[in-house]
Amino acid sequence: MPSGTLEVLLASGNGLKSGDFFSKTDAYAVLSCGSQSQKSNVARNQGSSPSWNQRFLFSVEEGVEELTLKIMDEDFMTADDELGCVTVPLETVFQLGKTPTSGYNVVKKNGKNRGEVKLSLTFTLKQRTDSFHYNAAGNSVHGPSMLGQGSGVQGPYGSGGGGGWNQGA
Ligand SMILES: [Ca+2]
Repeated sequence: MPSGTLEVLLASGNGLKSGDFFSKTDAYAVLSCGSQSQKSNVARNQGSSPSWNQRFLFSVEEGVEELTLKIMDEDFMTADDELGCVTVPLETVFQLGKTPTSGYNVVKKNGKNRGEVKLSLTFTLKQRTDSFHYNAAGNSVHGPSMLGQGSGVQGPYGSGGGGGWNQGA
């Protein structure tokens, strides 16, 4: 498996439903990739067809093969309900570099499908000299030239032999 940067554009959902009859569905997603998690905005009062249009960046480590989204309904008086889970295999985006916006099934805890979310993926392979990382702030989607100017973005191994441990002595 490659390592690099995965960009997720979470567009919208439809057909989502909570078991909650008395309040609107206020859906949000918790996206997880490897050891990283990020939370989307809450689509308050948007019911079963929320629209997020939000972008997330993950740095993909070796061995990561899928992105998962837990779709939640925010509730004020009680704990948030889980509407279901979405599993997105990353094999296609690793091969093609990008996938078009498509719908992925939301699977409830009882194993039944209940609605879908629409998202697209872009994957950028890590360059060998690349020592920066994107973080979750998401403002610098346009590449390394906007990052790290004058901030000494050097690899951890130093250059010119000055770095490293002093062994022996
Ligand atoms: Ca709610």
